[in-house]
Amino acid sequence: MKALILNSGMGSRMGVLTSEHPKCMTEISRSETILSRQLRQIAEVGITEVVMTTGLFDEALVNYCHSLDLPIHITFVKNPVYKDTNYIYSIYCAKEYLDDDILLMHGDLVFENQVFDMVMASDRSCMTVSSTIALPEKDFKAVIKDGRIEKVGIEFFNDAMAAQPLYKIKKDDWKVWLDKIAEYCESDNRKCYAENAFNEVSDRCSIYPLDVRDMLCSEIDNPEDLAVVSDNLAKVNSRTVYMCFSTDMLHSGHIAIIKKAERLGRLIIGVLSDEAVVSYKRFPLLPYSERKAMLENIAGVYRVIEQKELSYKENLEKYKPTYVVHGDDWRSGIQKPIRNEVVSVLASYGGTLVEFPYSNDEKYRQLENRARAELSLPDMRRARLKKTLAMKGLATAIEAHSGLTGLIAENTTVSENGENRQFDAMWISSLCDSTAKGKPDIELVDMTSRFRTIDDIMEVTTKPIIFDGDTGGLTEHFVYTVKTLERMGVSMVIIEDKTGLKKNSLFGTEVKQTQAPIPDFCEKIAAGKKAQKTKDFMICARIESLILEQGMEDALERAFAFVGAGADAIMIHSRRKDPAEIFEFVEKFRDRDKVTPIVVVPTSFNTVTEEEFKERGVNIVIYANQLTRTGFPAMQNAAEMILRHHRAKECDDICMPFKEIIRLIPEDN
Ligand code: SPV
Ligand code: MG
Repeated sequence: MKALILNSGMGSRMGVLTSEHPKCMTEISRSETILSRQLRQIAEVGITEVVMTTGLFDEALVNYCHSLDLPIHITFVKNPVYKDTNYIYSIYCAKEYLDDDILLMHGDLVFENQVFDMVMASDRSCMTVSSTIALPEKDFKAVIKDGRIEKVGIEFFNDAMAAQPLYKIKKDDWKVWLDKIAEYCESDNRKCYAENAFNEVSDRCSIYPLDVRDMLCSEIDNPEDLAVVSDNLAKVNSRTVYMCFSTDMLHSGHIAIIKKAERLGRLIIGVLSDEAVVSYKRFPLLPYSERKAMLENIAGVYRVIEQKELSYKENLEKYKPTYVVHGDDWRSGIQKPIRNEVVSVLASYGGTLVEFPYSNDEKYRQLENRARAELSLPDMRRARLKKTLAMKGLATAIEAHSGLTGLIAENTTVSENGENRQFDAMWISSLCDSTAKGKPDIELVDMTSRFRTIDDIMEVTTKPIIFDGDTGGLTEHFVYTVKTLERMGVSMVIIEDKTGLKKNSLFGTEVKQTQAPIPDFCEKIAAGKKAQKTKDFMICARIESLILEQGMEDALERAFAFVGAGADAIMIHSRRKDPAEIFEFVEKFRDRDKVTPIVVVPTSFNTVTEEEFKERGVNIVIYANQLTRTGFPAMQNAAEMILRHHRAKECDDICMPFKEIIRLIPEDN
């Protein structure tokens, strides 16, 4: 496609403004002339060939164009008789260069990017018209018939719309029009408009009206026009556009939508906080500050700000952008409520939502898979529990004891107000790991087997792992356990302050269990801390005083001693339904220690919500056995049904369909 800009006119109605240069060199803002703006817009859409007709001051015009240093090649064609002819003859003079689709514009036309984008996007020949502005007395009007332009001229008032001389003409249509222009000029008909020639061939040269309504698209004929257009242009230039990004991997799709958005105005990008990203998709590979810097360094981005929540409300109300730009994918699915809110906030102050078609890029899917793979690597995974705590204050973990339960912990999400709720971490419970193997929870399943469980889970997941280390065993053994867990990428080991034959805490005092003396347990913690290599791995001391009815004072004394020995977190356990003793412990511990994370396992005191725990100062909530406790009865029930009915049919209703089970694990997960 070639652009054809008509600049042979004298611009005499501009008065002194055109006494030294052609009209197109008139300034319309502090930094632009009509021409520099047109050429920049042409270059921005990727057109590289321009044909420009010239007349008076042609030398000044040529020099000026070169001084703009734009990536376009301009062929200048001087109309030697510019004083005595109209631009129909200028086009005729340039005709040998016009053998392509043509973007035709008068050199005194100022239009906003959106108008230009609409013209460029049209797949048929078109001319810009406006259905909202009144028919001008002296300027062009287009007569529309059967959806096409039948005539263009200043004299038509019936079935007409105001029209501006900005056209995109397909090569075949252009040939018809240009042949007629040649016929006119060769028979000395050179003082009329080029459109007079078009009007004779409009049945063979199909030009469609492109309604730009009240968008800026105006010619400048005199100083009054200049004042109005400059004013409107200033308004266009002060428009702002808002987009929100959560991505930590920029790809061509992002750049493409940023480029589209910044054509609408000054582009403000909201970068989602880390916490909001986690609540929406996965843990970000790059923290907020780095994602912000990445976007700040993209040409055309005016400003980057934080968007603290998934909701756009706060930023929209603060910055009142003219436009919000988004892919159209959010019209359905989890983001729909967010979109609805954006629509209503925009409506409250007259903003506009612009949605571009969402491209489901295969490349992006691959990048996303790579990101997930990265998140599963030991260093990335291990560090994420601490990061989650720093980010969210409270992390949740659910028990996993196999690859399959790991996938449930990894992938289960529930949408709530545009947010994707999911578990932050996984708990490898000694009870469930033992139960899955049909063994009692008495440290009988050895560490090699427990590591095997971790490995199975790690192979198919990315979330951080909290490992139930039972008593930690002998101190001399514990240091090796720490090293192995850390190397594997486990984030935290929890060891309980018991000694001898350990039994599950929920037996309480029904079975004989012995608490370790404080100094012995402190020594174990300190040895473990000394053995670890990274700063990310955490050792959590679990206090069994309430389980074994040793009282609150004992629990607190131990907690402070264990923190003193280097414990990175404290787990307080209880088997009462009433959460009172847990709350009392948390309150008293927090009186003296505001920072050490507190872990709870609310199997018995299960009425307390995560929100309440967080408010009281708890940092990790572990759902320690629910997958095992729901899976087991379901399986037992199925087995009984088959026995009872001597066949499997009756049990089908409670079974997952066979088709689903064979597809449950994708080949490349
Ligand atoms: C486990 O899940 O193995 C635990 C928590 O240690 S509890 O069963 O409540 O003791
Ligand atoms: Mg346990």
